[in-house]
Amino acid sequence: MTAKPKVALITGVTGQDGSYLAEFLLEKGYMVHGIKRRASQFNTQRIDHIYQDAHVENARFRLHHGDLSDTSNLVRIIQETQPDEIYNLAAQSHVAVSFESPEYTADIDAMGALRMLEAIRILGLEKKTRFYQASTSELYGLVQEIPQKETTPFYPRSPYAVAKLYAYWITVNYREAYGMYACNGILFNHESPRRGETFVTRKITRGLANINQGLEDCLYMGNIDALRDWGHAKDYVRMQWMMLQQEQPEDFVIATGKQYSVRQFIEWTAEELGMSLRWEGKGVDEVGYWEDRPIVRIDSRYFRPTEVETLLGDASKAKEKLGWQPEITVREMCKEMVMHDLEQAKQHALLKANGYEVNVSVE
Ligand code: NDP
Ligand code: GDR
Repeated sequence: MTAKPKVALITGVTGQDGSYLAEFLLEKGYMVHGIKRRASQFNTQRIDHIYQDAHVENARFRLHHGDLSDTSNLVRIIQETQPDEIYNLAAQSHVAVSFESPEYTADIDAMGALRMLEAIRILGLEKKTRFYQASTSELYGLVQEIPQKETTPFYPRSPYAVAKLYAYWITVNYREAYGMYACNGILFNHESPRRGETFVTRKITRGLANINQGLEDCLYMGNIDALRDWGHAKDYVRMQWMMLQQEQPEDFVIATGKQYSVRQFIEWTAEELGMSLRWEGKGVDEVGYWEDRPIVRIDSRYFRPTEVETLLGDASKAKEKLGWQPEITVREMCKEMVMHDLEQAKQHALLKANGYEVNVSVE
C-alpha cells in the first residue's frame, strides 16, 4: 500500500514563484491544487507544461478558479481540498502599480492573507493546515539597518509594502492567538526567465535582447542606482517548502547576502549579449550607448513617489537552522534570463521579417 500523498494548495500558482513551487512539490510527490483567476485569455503559460488533464485518473495537479477577494470561494476551495500546506503567494505584486491601485493592493495583499487565515479557522483546520505567507524585503523600505535580518525594524515605503506589513503581522497573530503553524518568508528579490516582464531584471533582459535583434531602439529606465539583493526563484521556492517542514513555525529572511545596482544588471545583460555599453551624462540625462547608438535612457515616469534605495539581506538564520543556501549566482541567473529572452527575440525577429505583427513592447 502506498502512503497518501501530502496535499498542498498554492494561491498565485500562475505566477513566477507559484509555477516553480508547483513543479517542486509535484517532484516531491505532493497532490498540488492551485488557485487561478478567471481571465479573458489563458493565463497559465507558466504552468502549462505541468498541467494534467483532470480526466486523467490520479492526476496530481488540479486548478481551481478563485480570487483572494472572494471569501466564500476560498472557504469552499479549502474545504474541498483539505490541504496539509497552504502557500499564499497570490498578490498584486508590483510596487509601482501599488501607487496607482493602492486600495486594490490592500484588498488582495493584506485582506487576502486574512481571508485565507480565517478560512482555515472557520473550517477548523488550525491544527492540520500549515500556512506560508509570502512576505517581502519591501517591509524594510527606508533603511534602518544593513544588512537586514529578521529583527530589523520595518519601514514600508509603498502601498504594496504597507499591505504586506498587515499580512506579515496577521500571520504572526494567528500563530500566537490560535496556535496555527503559520509563518512568513521574508524574501528578497528573486528572478528567473519566468519573472513578470515589468519587473526590472526581466525588463532589462527582454529590452536589450529586443534591441540586439533590431526589434526596438531604446530601453527607458527609472532609478538605475537602486541596490537590490537578487536571487533565483528556484532557490527561493525550495526554502518556502523547508519553512513548513519544521517542528515549530518561525519567520525567515531569504537572501543571497550580495547586493548590486540596477545599472550593474544592465551592464551584465549587455555583456552577455556582446554589446559593449558606455555611459554619458548625469541624472535624468544619462544615456547608455552601444557603439554610437543611444540604447538606454532615463524616463522619470518610472521613478516611484517613495523609493526603496537599498536592500541587502542576511539569511544566517535560514542557513543555521535549515541549512539553506542559494545555489544559483546572480550572474548565472542573468545569463539564463538573457539566453531565454534572446531566443524569444530571435523568434519575433523572424516572424516580423516574414510580415507578422509581434508585440515586443517593454513597460
Ligand atoms: P507574480 O506577480 O509573478 O505572481 C502573482 C500571482 O498572484 C499570479 O499568479 C497572479 O495571477 C496572482 N494574483 C494576483 N491577484 C490575485 C487575486 N486577486 N486573486 C488570486 N490570485 C491573484 O509574483 P511572484 O511569483 O514574483 O511572487 C509571489 C509572491 O511573493 C507575491 O505575493 C509577491 O508579492 C511575493 N514576493 C515576491 C518577491 C519576488 O522577488 N518575486 C519577493 C518577495 C515577495 P495572474 O497570473 O492571473 O496575474
Ligand atoms: P521591487 O522590484 O520594486 O524591488 O519589487 P522591481 O524589479 O520592480 O524594481 C527593483 C528596483 O529597480 C528600480 N527600477 C525599475 N523598476 C522597474 N520595475 N522598472 C523600471 O524601469 C525601473 N528602473 C529602475 C525600481 O525603482 C526598484 O528600486 C519586487 C517585487 O517582486 C515585489 O513583489 C517583491 O516584494 C520585492 O521585489 C522584494
